[in-house]
Amino acid sequence: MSIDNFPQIDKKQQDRWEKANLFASPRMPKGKKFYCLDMFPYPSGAGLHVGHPEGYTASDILVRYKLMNGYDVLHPMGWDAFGLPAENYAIATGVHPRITTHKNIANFKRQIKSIGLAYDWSREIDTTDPKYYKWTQWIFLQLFKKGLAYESTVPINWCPSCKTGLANEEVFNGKCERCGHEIERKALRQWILRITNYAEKLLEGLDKLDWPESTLTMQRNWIGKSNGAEVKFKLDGHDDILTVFTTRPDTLFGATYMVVSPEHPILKKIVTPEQKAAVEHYQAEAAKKSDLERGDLNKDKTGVFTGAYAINPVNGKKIPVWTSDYVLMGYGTGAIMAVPAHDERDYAFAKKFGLDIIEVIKSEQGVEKEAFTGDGELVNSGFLNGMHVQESKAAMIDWLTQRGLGNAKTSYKLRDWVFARQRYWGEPIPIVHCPKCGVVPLPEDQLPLTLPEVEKFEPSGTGESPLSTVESWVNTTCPHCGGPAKRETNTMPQWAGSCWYYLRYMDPHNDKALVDPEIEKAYGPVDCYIGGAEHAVLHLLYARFWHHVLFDLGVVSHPEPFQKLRHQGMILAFSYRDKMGAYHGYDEIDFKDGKAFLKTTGEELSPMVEKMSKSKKNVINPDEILSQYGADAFRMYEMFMGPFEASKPWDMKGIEGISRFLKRTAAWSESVKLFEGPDPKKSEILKNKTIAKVSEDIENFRFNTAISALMVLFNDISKLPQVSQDTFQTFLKLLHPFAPHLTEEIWQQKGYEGFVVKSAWPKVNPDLLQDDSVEIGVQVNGKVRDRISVPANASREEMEKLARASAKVQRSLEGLEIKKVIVVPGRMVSFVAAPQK
Ligand code: ANZ
Ligand code: ZN
Ligand code: ZN
Repeated sequence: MSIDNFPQIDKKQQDRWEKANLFASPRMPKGKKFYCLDMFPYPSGAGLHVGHPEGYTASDILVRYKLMNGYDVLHPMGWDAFGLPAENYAIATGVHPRITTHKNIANFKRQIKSIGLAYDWSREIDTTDPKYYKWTQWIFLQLFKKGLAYESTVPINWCPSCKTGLANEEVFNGKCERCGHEIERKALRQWILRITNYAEKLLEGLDKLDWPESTLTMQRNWIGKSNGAEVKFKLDGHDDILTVFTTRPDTLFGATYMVVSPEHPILKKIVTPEQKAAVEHYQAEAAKKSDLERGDLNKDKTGVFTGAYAINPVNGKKIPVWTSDYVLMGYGTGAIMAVPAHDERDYAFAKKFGLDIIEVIKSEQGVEKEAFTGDGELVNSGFLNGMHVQESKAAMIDWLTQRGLGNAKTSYKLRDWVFARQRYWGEPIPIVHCPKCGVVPLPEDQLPLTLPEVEKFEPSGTGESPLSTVESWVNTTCPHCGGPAKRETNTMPQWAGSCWYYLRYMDPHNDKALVDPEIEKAYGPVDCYIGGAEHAVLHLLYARFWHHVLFDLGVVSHPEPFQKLRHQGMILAFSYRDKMGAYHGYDEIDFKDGKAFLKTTGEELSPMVEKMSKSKKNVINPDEILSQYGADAFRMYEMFMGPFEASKPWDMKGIEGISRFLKRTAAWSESVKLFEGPDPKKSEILKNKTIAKVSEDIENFRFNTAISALMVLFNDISKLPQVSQDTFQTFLKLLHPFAPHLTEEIWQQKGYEGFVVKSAWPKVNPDLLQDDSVEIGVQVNGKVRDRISVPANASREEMEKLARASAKVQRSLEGLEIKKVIVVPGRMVSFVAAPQK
């Protein structure tokens, strides 16, 4: 059979792999293990996006490379299948989310399989399968028993469009992460996870991880650790104490007023009758704003005087207490001491409302025009005068501590995780509310608590989940006293299922435990995790939190879940617009000389690189690419587009180029004359260099340069009149992780044994890594006069001697006297010469 029908070869080889069950991982790894994990997809109705296979192909390359290097590999795939789209579709059409989800999973699976990825499909998981979410619920019960899940009625982020509460991590710029709607604050009874108990562990754990620096930084900032102090202020004429958190106790002498958050409970006690109306009005206005808007440095400052005064403990001065929304209730104590001379927000506020500004850190610029936030000598500060910031912080904390006026304090920005959703399509929370016993966890032997069938999927909008309408399900008996009780009707957020799925893959059919401890010990942790950077503080923080809890419970034996993490860049695409700004799809366009013309009118269209979207008519459909070019061209092009982490546009010319390379490879493999070798030294050296380069590039996610190196090798060996068996097989092996179908096909057609992926990765022969001679240029007065061959390790003297020996060089030096010789080892010799006197 001649090799030209790539889609047909894909199918044939995929069937062969499946029959041979090539990618099933052993129950227990025996030797070296490699656990390679892809972020599992949400099976959306739109099908696979070309961005999905980018990460999947990278992991597949790694996995095939590791298999060929003798590792026991775990490489699973599954479905993160709870979530709003299926539920919203159900609301609109009445089709049960389970049905939509199963349909979408089938389509995703077909598409992913058609790319030929080396997954162990016997380990497939689906977060909406009761056999799976039984263990999600089990983990919730452990969190509850450890006091890490609690109920509270708190103002939370509420999306009026999605009709559900959201976690802080799901709110961007005050808008809903899913639908873009403005977030409101709404007080709702909630299940909340005490992730803040793990703030320090989650922070410290980051130091040991091989993760992108930007993602580590995002997690560190999100956890937001600040070292500082709490300071207690007496309120003039009240018994109450107002405690503030400050990172700058050194500036206490410069505190000229105080600010409490509009939500601070002390407000209603201290506000004077004259100020009451103004303060209440201000509170109502602040309730409408998101934390992010309120914290914005550049925002015009607003605020109201409460009428009350506090006493600065360090100098007994009476200072006014204000309320302003730039102080957030959720951080520190919800109250601050304001030091306008040295804090930008306090400065803007003081200027606006004419409050005192007292300089306490000396600086050249002074504080006439703006706050000074740098280091300097303390002034106007009693016993601190003459010290510098660091030293005076410690001195002030000592002074306060000795007098019971304050103490050292560490604060974290991290907030507890609002874990309840008022929706249908999620894991039911395994809790019963009993009028006598209160909140009662479901006994573990009653898990899974399955989702009941409902008639309507519509959330009530009052903050109650659709589950609350299913009376037969809601009404139950209390597991504790046996009396009538009601089930919790909130469900878990979509993040729950993805918090621990990587553990389930290790032991997916275990019905006694979420994972067998021995297996977990052997397969864990994930050696390489690949997925999008958009999960930096959501999934990647939540999963670490659950993992740390499971570690403390002894369920897992490794402290961190994901040792190495890499993010793929976004795949963009060219979009084309006409003069009127309307988008046109590729099928409406003629491409000529690198330009785009509208078929109907001939108008030239202007290209732009944008995110793929239906509205821009620039969505690339993987199915079409696969049926036209085959899986290998698709995979290889995605890896060749540019650096793995970079955003880059899909370009049809690019895939054409890769496709041509694969066709040339196929044709050459049919005509090549093989012999027992060896090949010419030059080719042997190139082969060895390529083995080293491709291996190193794969390990370091430089797939694009690995492919270039393979092309260079191909160009060399495909020109030889005959090629050694070893070089031929080596080339197939090196190419295999990138183009598994074609390489297996050629392997089979040549009658080689078994599969490429079961063969051993080629070894570098270190004696054949160095070219023994290199070509160098010889210049005379800046002009290249000859190119000569010198030993690769030639000394400067040797190079100069050989250069002088060149006949061409001697001719150009006739009548000249050499004034200077410049030798660049391995590259060139340059003579500077002047006429002889
Ligand atoms: C006095 C002071 C003087 C401050 C100075 C800063 C500079 P980070 O680093 O983010 O932890 N702060 C404390 N609680 C706050 C709240 N709930 N809402 C808004 N601001 C709050 O910032 C800590 C600083 O932010 C604290 O130190 C406090 O202002 C303010 F020259 O206290 B500082
Ligand atoms: Zn929304
Ligand atoms: Zn009870």
